[in-house]
Amino acid sequence: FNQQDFIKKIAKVELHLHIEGSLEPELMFKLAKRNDITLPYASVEDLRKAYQFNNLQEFLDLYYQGAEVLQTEQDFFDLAWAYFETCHRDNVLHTEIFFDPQTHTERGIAIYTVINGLVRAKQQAFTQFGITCEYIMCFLRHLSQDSAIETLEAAKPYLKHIIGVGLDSSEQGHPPEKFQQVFAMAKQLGLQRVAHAGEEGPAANVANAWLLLDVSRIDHGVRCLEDEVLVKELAAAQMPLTVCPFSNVKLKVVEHLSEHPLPKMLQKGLAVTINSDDPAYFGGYLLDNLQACSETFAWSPLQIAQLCQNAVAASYASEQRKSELS
Ligand code: ES4
Ligand code: ZN
Repeated sequence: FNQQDFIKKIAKVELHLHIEGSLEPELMFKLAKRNDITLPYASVEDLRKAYQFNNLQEFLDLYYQGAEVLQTEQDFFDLAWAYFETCHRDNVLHTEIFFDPQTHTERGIAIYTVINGLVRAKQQAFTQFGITCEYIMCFLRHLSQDSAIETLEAAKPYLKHIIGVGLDSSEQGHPPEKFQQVFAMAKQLGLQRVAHAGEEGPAANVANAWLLLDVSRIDHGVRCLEDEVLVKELAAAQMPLTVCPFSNVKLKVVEHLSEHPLPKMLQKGLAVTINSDDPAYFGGYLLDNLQACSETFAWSPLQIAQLCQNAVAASYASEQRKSELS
């Protein structure tokens, strides 16, 4: 029995993936050239060498800089298409993708340029690969709530392409309560809600994202473990947590994969899913995360299958699609 092969072949679902974080250095250079932009790196190798981070902010600085090569609808198509090709290679059959409109609108790129490119790639991924996809529009928490509200207003003509809203970027100093109003508006519009919480910030952010933003998934959530009562409540409610092991290692949330609290989270009965977050920056895609965790934690095939099933259950796919994925 080949466990790595089993993990490759099992049907997988990804619930925590920033499309801007799937921009590989090779594509970044290609788009820079196409758009007449000079990157502050001599080569792909040079750029890769710069991918060493001591915390979330150091990563975000490079991630926003990298996103500047994305200018045209075709650029956004090419970005998403490259990710769908990886999904096809790795048998990721359904994916719920974050995008950060403000990263682009702040640079004068229209929101429809972003959305049109992403939606065209999604349609081609379905017709060519049978991969299904939903888009989740994230608000940047280092910007104001007013800016988030403006973004939601600008997205109104495209809501049929957006399943929900999320909250990402710098967690420190920008707690969930800052975005209560815009999340209430999103709920009124019938959108699903998720938020990054308990990545670098405290367990209170997990509790408040749940309580005040009324989210149906928590992105990361690893620091919920610091509040035992909260852990019991999250487990009882089977609130999905989209955990990103490679991300937590690269951003020094944990020192080494072997010290990751995943085994503890599973033991406590939390509804854990495994995800890649920003695979181009963190050293691997969903399959790589699953394979490394399975080695490190000696997971059985049954445990792997359970984690994949958790992601199916936590997804916003239709009941019909969920049964196909199960
Ligand atoms: C992110 Cl790892 C992470 N955390 C918060 N915001 C993000 N945006 C992209 N990756
Ligand atoms: Zn993330």
